Amino acid sequence: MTNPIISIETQLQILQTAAVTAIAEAINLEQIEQLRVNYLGKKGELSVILKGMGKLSAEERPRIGSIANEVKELLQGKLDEKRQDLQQAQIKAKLEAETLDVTMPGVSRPLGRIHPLNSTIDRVLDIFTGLGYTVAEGPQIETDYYNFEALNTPPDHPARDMQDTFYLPGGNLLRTHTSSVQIRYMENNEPPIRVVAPGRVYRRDTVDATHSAVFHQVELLAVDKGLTFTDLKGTIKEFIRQFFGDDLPTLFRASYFPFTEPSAEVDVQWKGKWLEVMGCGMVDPNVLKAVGYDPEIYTGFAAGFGVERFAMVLHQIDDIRRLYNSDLRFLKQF
Ligand code: 2U9
Repeated sequence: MTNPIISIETQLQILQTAAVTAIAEAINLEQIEQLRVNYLGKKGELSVILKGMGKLSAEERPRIGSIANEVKELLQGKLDEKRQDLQQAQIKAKLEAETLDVTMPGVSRPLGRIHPLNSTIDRVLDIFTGLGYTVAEGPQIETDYYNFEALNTPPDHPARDMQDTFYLPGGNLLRTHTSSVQIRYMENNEPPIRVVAPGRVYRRDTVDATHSAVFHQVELLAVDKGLTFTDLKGTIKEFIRQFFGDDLPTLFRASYFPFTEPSAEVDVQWKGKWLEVMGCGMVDPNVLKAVGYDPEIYTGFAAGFGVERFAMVLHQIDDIRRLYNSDLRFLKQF
């Protein structure tokens, strides 16, 4: 560009033409910045040309100086304009890329639902909390003491048989009922007590349509001064009335459990058939003694039932295993 044969004026014109074309062709902001540095920067082409000004006559110098200024301003203006255009285009492209089509059909995600076992437990607990009971939970791995000994179940009782209970290495076991929860509760609370204990329990049963090695129980326990079998009957009948939504005929049949005396099994007439639905009884004085309650002052009643059985009756489910194999075609019905 510093060719001495070509006049400075011509050099300025050539520079302007080349720069205007280059600016017009620039496609991004980095190129614009590069062109600014190349043409108008301190060591840019314009500066290089203007170094030749020293050789000009005193008359020529102001004229060429003013042309140089015009070129500089023009190029500056073109650069600014192009920079703005590119910035606008960038914003426009970004907005277009982020555009949402609100008319597009949504992605439908299937809703989960409460498992019929849990909804049955919820229903049972709602009834008992309504009757003034507190919900208590406890460990599924238990000691022999909490699962059997404190519940007046002697070492030679068949329930302790290896055939019926899952024993763990080291002597602990998987609880066979939630009664251990109530023992722990009584150890930490004084009468009057109203407690309901839901939870998972384990038995070494052969699995079939009505038996599962893992199932769920709800047990209730009331301890107070002057509680009688009549209170027990009234509580269970009220529970059955609320659960089934009807005053179903009930039958209390004498039975035996190590932890209650007297004991009974409760049958309910449902859709014309008698169903055995739970066991119950007055808490054995030995159980009260084990937790430090004086059986001369306090009496208690208790009952226990399998949640699966209630869920199966309520929803006409024919096989307990359906509640455990997570088949969505089955579960979607609830
Ligand atoms: C304490 C004292 C006594 C809870 C009771 C039953 C009778 C009973 C079975 C029914 C079907 C368990 O799920 S099942 O196999 N339960 O028959 N349960 S009385 O008695 C208690 C509980 C806690 C401290």
